[in-house]
Amino acid sequence: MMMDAIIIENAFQEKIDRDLCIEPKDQMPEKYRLHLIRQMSQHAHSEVIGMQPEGNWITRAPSLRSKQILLAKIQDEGGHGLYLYSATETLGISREEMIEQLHSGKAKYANIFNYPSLNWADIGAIGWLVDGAAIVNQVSLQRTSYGPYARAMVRICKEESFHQRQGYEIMANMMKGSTEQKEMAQDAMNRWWWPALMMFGPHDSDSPNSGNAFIWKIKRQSNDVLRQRFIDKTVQQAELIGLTVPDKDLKWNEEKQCYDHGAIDWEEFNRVINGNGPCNKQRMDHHIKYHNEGAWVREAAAAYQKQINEFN
Ligand code: FAQ
Repeated sequence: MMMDAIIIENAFQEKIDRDLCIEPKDQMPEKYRLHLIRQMSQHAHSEVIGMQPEGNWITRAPSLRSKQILLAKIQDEGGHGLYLYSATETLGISREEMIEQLHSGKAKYANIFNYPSLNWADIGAIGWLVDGAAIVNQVSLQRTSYGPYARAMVRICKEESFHQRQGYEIMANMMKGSTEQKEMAQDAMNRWWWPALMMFGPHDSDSPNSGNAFIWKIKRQSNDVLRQRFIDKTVQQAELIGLTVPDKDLKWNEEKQCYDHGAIDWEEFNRVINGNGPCNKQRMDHHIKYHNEGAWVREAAAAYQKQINEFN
C-alpha cells in the first residue's frame, strides 16, 4: 500500500474507533465506500420494491380509514427510498447507476418483497412483521458510522414505528372478528413469519460482509443478535392477540432469557435472493415498466433544471 493510502486509512480508522461519523467529503478507504454503496443502495431498492406488495391492496382496502392509512404508509416507504438514494449518491454513485444495478440483478433487495400479498390479513402481517423486523435492524443502524445513513435512519425509524402499529392493529382487529377472519390472520402469520426472520440475513457464521462491517462500525449488532431481539419482542405480541407462531421448536429458554427457535430454511432464502422466489420476476418487470414509462418526467425535470442553470 502506498504511504499516503496508509495515512488516510489510519486517520479514518482512528475516527471510527472514536465513534465519530464519517461525512461525504471525508477521505475514506475505497472498500468502505463500496461496502456502503452496496448496502445503502440495496436498502433503498428494498424500500421502493416494498411498495408493490402493499400497493396491490390500496384499491381493495376494507374501509376509507384503512385506505388512507395504507396510502400514507406506502408513500412513506417511497420517501424512505428517496432519502436513501440521495444519501447513497453522496458516495459518488448516480441514481441511474443504482437503478441499472437493480434492473440487471447486480444489486439485491430484501428477500421479503418477493412473496405475494394474497389478502387483507397480509397487509396486517407486512406492517406488523416486516416493518417490525425492519425497525429492529434500523434502530441499530441509527448509530452506523456513515453520517448521512445514520441520520436518514432516525427519521425512517419514527415512520416505521407507525407502520408496525398499523399492521398490528389490523391483525388485532381480525383476531377479534369471525372464525374466518381469525383463520386468515393465522394463515398470513404462517406465511410471513419465516421470511421475516430471514430479513436479518444469514447466520453470523455465514455472513461474509459482517467482518468489515464491524471493523468500520457500519453494523453495530450482528444479524443473529437482531433476529433474536425481533423474535423475543414479537412472540409476546402474537400471544397477546391469540396468534400462534408457526414454529414447533419455539421455546422460552429460562437460562438465556430468550426464545430458542427452529431451523431457518436457508435454501429458500438463497433461492429468493438470487432471483427465483415466487414474485421476483413480477416485481422487477413492474419496476422496469414504470421506470421506462416515467422517463418523460425525468427528462422534463432535467430540462427545467438546465433552463434554471442558464438563467443563473
Ligand atoms: N434480503 O454478509 P451478509 C423495509 C444478502 S427495509 C436479500 O450478512 P450484510 C421497510 C446480502 O446483501 C428492508 N439479500 O450481508 C419496508 C449479501 O449479498 P451481497 C431492507 C440479503 O449486508 C417495509 C449476502 O446476503 N432493510 O423492510 C438479505 O452484512 C414494508 C450475505 O449477507 C435493509 O436493507 C435479505 N434479507 O447484512 C418497506 C437494512 N440479507 O450484497 C416497504 C440495511 C442478506 O454481498 C414495506 N441492510 N442478504 O451480494 C442491512 O442491515 C444488511 O445489509 C443486512 C445483511 C442485515 C440486510
